Amino acid sequence: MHEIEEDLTEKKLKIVLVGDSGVGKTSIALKFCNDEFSRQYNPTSGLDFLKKNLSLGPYKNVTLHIWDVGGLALHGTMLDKYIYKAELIMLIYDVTNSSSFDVLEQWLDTIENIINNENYNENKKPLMVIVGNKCDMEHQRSVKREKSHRLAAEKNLIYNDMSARTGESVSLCIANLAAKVLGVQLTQMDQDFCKPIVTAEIGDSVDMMSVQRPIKRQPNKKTCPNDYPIITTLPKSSAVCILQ
Ligand SMILES: Nc1nc2c(ncn2[C@@H]2O[C@H](COP(=O)(O)OP(=O)(O)OP(=O)(O)O)[C@@H](O)[C@H]2O)c(=O)[nH]1
Ligand SMILES: [Mg+2]
Repeated sequence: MHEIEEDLTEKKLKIVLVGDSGVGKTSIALKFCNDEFSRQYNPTSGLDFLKKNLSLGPYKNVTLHIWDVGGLALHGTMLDKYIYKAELIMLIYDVTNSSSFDVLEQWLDTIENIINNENYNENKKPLMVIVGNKCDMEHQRSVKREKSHRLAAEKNLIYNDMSARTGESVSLCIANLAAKVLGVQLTQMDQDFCKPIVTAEIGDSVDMMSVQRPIKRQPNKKTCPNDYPIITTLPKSSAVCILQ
């Protein structure tokens, strides 16, 4: 295949998920990449990586590299490395937990400071979106829609609700955002492909007690994708996940 043709069909994007601990970043990533959901809460220590290939408009092979950042990274020293060269940053909160929404402004300020200090080229700045997760628990919503929409409007950011548990909006939202970054429109076929079969378990709810009691997870052995140089300079034996 000629280089130009290849360029038209193959792309890769770095998507970073940030937000308070327990808001569902890992759950969104796992739902999107593997179509799985667990009610068990295993806090992410440091960072996890997932990958998914999609067809988006003319780009038939887009690899989305998902960087799933642990909630504690806000107060760590690695956040600038994690968001380095991100094309899309999803700032996630839990619609049933107002403190996870309140802390979003801190995430935003910190990330904006990093981006501005790094002298990012204006047209290379990441697309930033606010995501309200756990919208399957509408009856327990504690952050009013107007409030979240107001913040998004004030900061000039896109806003989306989703549920990692049922899958509602997860794939379509991420695919739409990735398409926006690439400057393309999703075809009807792409959109149909992203529509989830929304699932709900009858008489079953997430064990919120487990959300309060983090279970310490061993750092995993996943390695950083080798095309993001800033992280690959770390010693091989120290997975990024333990660096917080
Ligand atoms: N009801 C409901 N529960 C969810 C949803 N998404 C995640 N959860 C639950 O919320 C808890 C925390 O989810 P995680 O995905 O581990 O949260 P996280 O943001 O990755 O947390 P850290 O890694 O600590 O930053 C788990 O018990 C999940 O099952 C959702 O959409 N709906
Ligand atoms: Mg996590």
